[in-house]
Amino acid sequence: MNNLRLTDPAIAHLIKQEEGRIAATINLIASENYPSQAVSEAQASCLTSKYAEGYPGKRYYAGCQIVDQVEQLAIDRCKKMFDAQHANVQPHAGCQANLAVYYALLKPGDILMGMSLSAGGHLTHGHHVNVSGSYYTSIQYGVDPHTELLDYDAIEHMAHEHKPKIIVVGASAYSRIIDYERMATIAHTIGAYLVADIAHIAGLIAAKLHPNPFPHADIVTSTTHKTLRGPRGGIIMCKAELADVIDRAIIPGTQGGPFMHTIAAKAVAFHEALQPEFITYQKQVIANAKAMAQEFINLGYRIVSGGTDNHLFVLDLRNKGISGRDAELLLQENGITVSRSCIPFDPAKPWITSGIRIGTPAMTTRGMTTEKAIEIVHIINDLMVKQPIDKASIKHLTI
Ligand code: DSN
Repeated sequence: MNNLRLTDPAIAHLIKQEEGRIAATINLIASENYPSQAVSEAQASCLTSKYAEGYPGKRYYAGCQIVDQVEQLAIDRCKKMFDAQHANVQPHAGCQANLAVYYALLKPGDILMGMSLSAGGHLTHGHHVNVSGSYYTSIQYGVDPHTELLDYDAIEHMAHEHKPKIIVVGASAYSRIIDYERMATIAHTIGAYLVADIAHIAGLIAAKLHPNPFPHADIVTSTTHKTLRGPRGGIIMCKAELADVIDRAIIPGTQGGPFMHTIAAKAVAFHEALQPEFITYQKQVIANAKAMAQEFINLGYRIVSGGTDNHLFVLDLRNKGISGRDAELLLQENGITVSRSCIPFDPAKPWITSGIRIGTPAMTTRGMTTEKAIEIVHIINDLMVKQPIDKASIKHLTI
């Protein structure tokens, strides 16, 4: 940071402050994580300067002989992690990955069916304010009002009624295992493609602790920075017969030059995800989430769908007399970072919400086990029931 301090002390100071904020707080945002130093070094490398439009061996620029090898390593490792026939490691983020898939397979006005944001899905799965819901005709499914689980019979009924060209499955706030085989049967029976967006659970799948959408899904998209613990970025994997159309949808379809420094960092993260320690880490992520959810239940909280199978869960705060937004602010003021979250069929507005989403990838990366996870639940509960907490209890958990 010496050069940065001399050139731009304002930004250097803000980065230092952010380092301090990270060190002094407990991060329970389900979509955040901390990559290794090795990943960060690759990300900060000289590869940022290289233009390499195209793919390994077929570039529109000279001087790509080294970055070709970098990208090929990332592709090979990505395919190995997810048993994929083809991988494109160039998407700048998850939104770009999903957009490219739609661009590859749909024409404007075609029908896209995905899980609604309010039920736990994602903006890019057909929300009306997003390209996915405005350029395409969007049909949205949710969860069963009683079980709060995906209702595959209802999804099948909707698919048969509307005949979408793509069905997207995947979520940002759904804590249960997804039946990809059933979803693929639903999609393929009506001639639709099944796209699985595994952004949140990619690390759990790579560690083989959650079912792999392949060989059922036609296309799988993901980010690389959540449970997968890589740099900010996206990936698309697909069956071999879709490889060309997907590659063309990234470049020249929706992106220009790939971020070669980020692709190198992805390759490093994929290497790490293929090591045995990664499985140990992901087991702890799940154990921490389950322990926290159970402790909240013991303390009288309602968890959406009654528990969790993955790295996150959503707390319904209606019986605690506090909105999701106020809980988010209260916790932030006390050194705990969470994100407000809609609960299924939420009576509150999306800006306010009735719940908070709690995730364990980041705290687990920082070495916390179930004992600490349960301590955190008690700190959160004390705050919710408006008991003053001893800030030292948070400090001892963060240092
Ligand atoms: N923003 C991410 C999340 O928090 O789940 C999804 O893109």
